Amino acid sequence: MAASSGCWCLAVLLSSLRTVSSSTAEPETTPIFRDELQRIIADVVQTHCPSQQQDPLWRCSCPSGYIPCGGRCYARLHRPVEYAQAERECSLLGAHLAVPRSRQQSLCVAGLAGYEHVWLGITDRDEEGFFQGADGRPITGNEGQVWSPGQPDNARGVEHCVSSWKVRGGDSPVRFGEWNDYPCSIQLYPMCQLP
Ligand SMILES: [Ca+2]
Repeated sequence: MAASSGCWCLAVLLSSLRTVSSSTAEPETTPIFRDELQRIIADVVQTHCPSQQQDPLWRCSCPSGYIPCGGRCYARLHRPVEYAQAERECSLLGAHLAVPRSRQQSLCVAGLAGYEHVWLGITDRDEEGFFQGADGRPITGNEGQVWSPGQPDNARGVEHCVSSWKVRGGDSPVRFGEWNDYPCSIQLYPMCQLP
């Protein structure tokens, strides 16, 4: 089970990497995580389920529909929705929106996002500037955060939900895999994570 899940995860990551690689024609779209994604792919091959992991939530394999990566189980849903709806849809699956707690998990989410913007389970809608994770813990600043430079900026005072970004597009300076606070009413793809 673990081996087959690992192969599936590897295939998805390789697919993501090919997508990323194909986007490097323009210098401004060069992904900042490409080298690290390659390293993670190597890790998946060599140490898919390390026995030395101390994390009690670490998962070696995942139920059908979820992809194991970085010790967690992820499922990106296939319909862009507002943040509150994204929360509900993950909840119906027994999951919550993804909260990367390490650089590796941030890269997993970026790699599994399928070249789309995705909602993370991170919001400061209850208290401006204090970001809480859907896993019940605050975002402290030492756990693999990849805020885009200048973010979170609460632009126009209406950005309280956090997304992981695809490659730079239009006027946005946010790059692949970086975090940006964004209006919760925007429709993005939910990235679910099993608790
Ligand atoms: Ca922002």
